[in-house]
Amino acid sequence: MHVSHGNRLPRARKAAGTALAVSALLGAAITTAGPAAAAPKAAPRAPAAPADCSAAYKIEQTLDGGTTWRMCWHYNTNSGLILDKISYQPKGEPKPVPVLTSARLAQIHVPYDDGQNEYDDITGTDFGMRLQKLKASECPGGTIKTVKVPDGGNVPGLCTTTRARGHAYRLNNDASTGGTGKVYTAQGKDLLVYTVNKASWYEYITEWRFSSDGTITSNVGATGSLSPYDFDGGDGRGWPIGKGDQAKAESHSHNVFWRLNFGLDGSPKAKVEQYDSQVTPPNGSGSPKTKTTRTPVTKELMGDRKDMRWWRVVSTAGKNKDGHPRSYEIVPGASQKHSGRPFSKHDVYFTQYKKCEQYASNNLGCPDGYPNSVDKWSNGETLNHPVTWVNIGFHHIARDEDQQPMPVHWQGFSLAPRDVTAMNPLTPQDLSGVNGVPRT
Ligand SMILES: [Cu+2]
Repeated sequence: MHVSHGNRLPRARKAAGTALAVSALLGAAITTAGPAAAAPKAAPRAPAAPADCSAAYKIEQTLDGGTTWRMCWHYNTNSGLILDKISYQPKGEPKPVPVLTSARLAQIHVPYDDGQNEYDDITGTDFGMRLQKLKASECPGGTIKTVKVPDGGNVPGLCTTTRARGHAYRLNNDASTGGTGKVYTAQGKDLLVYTVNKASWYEYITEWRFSSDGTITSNVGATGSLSPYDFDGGDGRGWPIGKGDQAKAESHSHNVFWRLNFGLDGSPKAKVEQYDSQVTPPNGSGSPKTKTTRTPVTKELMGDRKDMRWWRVVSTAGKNKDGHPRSYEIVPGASQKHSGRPFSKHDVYFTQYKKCEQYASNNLGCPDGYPNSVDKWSNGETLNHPVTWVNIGFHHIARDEDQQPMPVHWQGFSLAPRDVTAMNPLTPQDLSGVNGVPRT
């Protein structure tokens, strides 16, 4: 469906050509990941998590160091891929640690710089319906699962595989560290889960990575083609990408929103905290000092990034073996925030869970008259079951290289474990006693 802002209907977005190979995604071939693909029996239409998780909807992967990630997935005609019941079990944890109840895209807002077109690529195009069929070469070493797209047939479009991420750690335990001269080093691996959806001429790669060290990362990669109807950018609003000064591709933004419903230690109840550090210049010949303060976020919040500011979602139901409450820190990637709409003005939102609040703008599913964007839901209610919304923007000023196909541009964030385990979950046996003040 097409949804407009205000009275103006955006120009209808039309289908582009065939799927493009996403060769930029391909890394070195690595070991097989995930269970064998099986034809799913049915896919739920509703955004709610499926009650159960049969083999066809399960993703499980053990990585380096013995870390196992487990999750369920389902598919939604708006958001596309939705991951549910995500848990993390590093070596040494007796059972999986529940992390997220659900995680997914919540909008891709695309306003063009001249103010004539403004799209919501999740709820305003057929993004979910246009899941792309993946070629085997796009999922090296992995498994392509078949997705039953409601009203769209069976599409082999969900890749689960693993990918190397380089060093997990390195320590030369030499004399200076009181050690043996042994070098401890390990190469890390990620479980990678992704789909490609088409929204008009663009193709969006929705990628989730689950690392052996407990980090979760999601990125959206925009590729495909520039909109052929937006080559009329005026001065200061476009960039010539054909010969001479013709064909000024109009600049625009991609504001990508994610919705994260944490379920740390199996409980929807969680606390949110904001941290800010203040640097004081030196007095005379001294050195600068820095002081960090913690602000409990007890009411709904629209948060703005700032140097030395960060947020975490803290478990109320579980602690690690050091007695510290488990938490995940939100680590936004590079972002060019677009202040054009109240819902795009902030980098993170924490709202009290409401089932019908599913999309950051042009929300679907709430009763008539219910406010329809995340900024309106962040209105000061007490927060004890927080839903986290992350907004990462990219101002796309086209360049000659964008033809053709357009190189993938990534935008996203990470969730870093903070005190989920008492030590580095990948600590080698030799160093397992080094927790707290080291022996000297
Ligand atoms: Cu773009």
